[in-house]
Amino acid sequence: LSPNTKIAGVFGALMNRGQGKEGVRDGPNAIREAGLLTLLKDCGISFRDYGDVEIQAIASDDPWKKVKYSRTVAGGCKQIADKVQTIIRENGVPIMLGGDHASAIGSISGHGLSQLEIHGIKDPAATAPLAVLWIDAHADINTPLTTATGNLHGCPVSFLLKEMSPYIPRDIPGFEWQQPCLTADRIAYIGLRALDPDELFVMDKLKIKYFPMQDVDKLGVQKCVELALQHINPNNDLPLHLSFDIDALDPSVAFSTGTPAMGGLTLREGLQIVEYVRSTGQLSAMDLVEVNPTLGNGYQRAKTMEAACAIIAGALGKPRQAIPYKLDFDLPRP
Ligand code: 6HN
Ligand code: MN
Ligand code: MN
Ligand code: MN
Repeated sequence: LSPNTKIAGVFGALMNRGQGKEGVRDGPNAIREAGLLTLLKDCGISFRDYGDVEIQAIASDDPWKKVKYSRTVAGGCKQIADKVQTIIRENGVPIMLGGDHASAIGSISGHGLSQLEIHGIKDPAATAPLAVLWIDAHADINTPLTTATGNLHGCPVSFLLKEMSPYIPRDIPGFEWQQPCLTADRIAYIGLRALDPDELFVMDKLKIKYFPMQDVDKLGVQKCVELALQHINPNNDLPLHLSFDIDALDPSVAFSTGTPAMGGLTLREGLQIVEYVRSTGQLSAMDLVEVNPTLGNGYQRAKTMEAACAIIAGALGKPRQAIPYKLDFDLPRP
């Protein structure tokens, strides 16, 4: 993100069929109501609000084996991918407000297709020049056959990785449009603490770089993010997709989310991650997902929204000490 030439393109992804708690579709508007756009404006961050991607509910969407709502989720992801491509064509940095994390199949596929377009690569099955940093309590790398819950928000990464494609059934309804765009060395995780056993197996087998919470404790978050980015983007020349699941943060700051997990990142650690990402100058798209304003009490909701706004603003250049002052600012004189 070079702040002089690009603007943040904020949009809501009203995706809620990747898991069972419907209220996550209200996340984007709750984040806006909490003052995200005013905050960006006060910080001098240029943005445009691209509105919401309404997910078209498919009337008969019976499970495919365990997997729930594959047609609705896949169709929604296609709409999201189109939106991301539109924003990037208009020289924007898409900022997707979620919505459940299944939406990242759409945002990252769209980002990948945009990169192919920018580089004039005609083969839609090519690996996109792109690196992904995934901040989450969970690894979201279940496959339609390993998922225990049948919830697609636990599966997006397996759809996105080339190496996982032999394990993704091609007849899962709705996903005909979708192709993996990443290799396993182009994704890294920070914040993990709630993986399913099959997920850990896959990650080790594919040698995916991940920094679970014990690494954050041992190394400090700054080292984790440096090592993660060094691995996925060694020359710092690839555009970066930051996929931030609010449940990476500890429930004491972000309770209003569908699958909270104890022992998470502090808000300060979350901010340190996004500020470092910002400092690389490579942030090219971001997701802030799994905010569910129908969960928790008023205080917990307010804190979660405040945390979501702070994480987004931090990734876009808001310094922590204050909103930036204008150069022509002068103190009022008596
Ligand atoms: N998220 N591993 C669990 C599942 O259902 O597959 C939890 C997934 C959570 C997904 O938070 O984005
Ligand atoms: Mn999660
Ligand atoms: Mn490597
Ligand atoms: Mn997630």
